[in-house]
Amino acid sequence: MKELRALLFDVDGTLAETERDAHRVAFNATFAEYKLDWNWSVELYGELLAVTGGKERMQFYLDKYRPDYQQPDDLQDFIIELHKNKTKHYNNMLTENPLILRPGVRRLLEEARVRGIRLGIATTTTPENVISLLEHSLAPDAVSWFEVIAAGSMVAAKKPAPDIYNYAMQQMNLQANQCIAIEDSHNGILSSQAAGITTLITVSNYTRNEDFSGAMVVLDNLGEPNQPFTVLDGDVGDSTYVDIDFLTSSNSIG
Ligand code: XBP
Ligand code: MG
Repeated sequence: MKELRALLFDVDGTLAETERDAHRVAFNATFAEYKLDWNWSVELYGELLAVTGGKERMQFYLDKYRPDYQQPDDLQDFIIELHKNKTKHYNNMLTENPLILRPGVRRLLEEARVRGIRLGIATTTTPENVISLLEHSLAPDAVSWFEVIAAGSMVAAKKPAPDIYNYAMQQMNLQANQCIAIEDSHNGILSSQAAGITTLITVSNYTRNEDFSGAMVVLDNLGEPNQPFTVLDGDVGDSTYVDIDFLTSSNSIG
């Protein structure tokens, strides 16, 4: 077993519950602004999350649910324009009404910093979305807490492909067996595991029933000293919240 050197965090669903009440709402605001009769309900959005990446998700929606839509010749350009507008709405929302981080996230990040465990981000979302979330929900200087923010189109293939995790490790000069990934989704763990990284899952409101085969442990959240996690799968011994000792002692790194 190698020594734990770094934690690599997913963003959406892992740091905060961003999907249902932020990303989805931002997509719908864009559709309304462009007078499109597209409206993504909470339930439909859960199905659309099968595809990572906002542009890819819009294309998937048209392909699967809107064969009636008269596609413009320049559909790809139109999707790019819509997505830029959606990103603007999303960032405005996160600035005006910052989201609350999920239980244990701030505590674990702060402990990692104190103990010299390096931090990175590996996400499918757009880089500026990550920056807004970190600055407004974690700390004004929180971007500097992370050595790399590997995000969005920095790699050719989004999750479930391993590319974004491989990119983050390459930037940090780390091997997979020196890292633990924190994820919330099936596509996320497919990506981190394909990159060879031991993965801890905290399920989010859309992902509770997904397949997390091979996870180090599946929890409802990271827990706090006064707010224990619930174990959904795996062995946690006597622990009631995730801290660095928990991560290093659970003979998890391979
Ligand atoms: C989440 C995603 C993203 C967001 C929307 O990825 O799949 O597409 O839903 O963001 P992760 P964009 O959990 O890996 O962070 O519209 O910027 O793609
Ligand atoms: Mg996620």
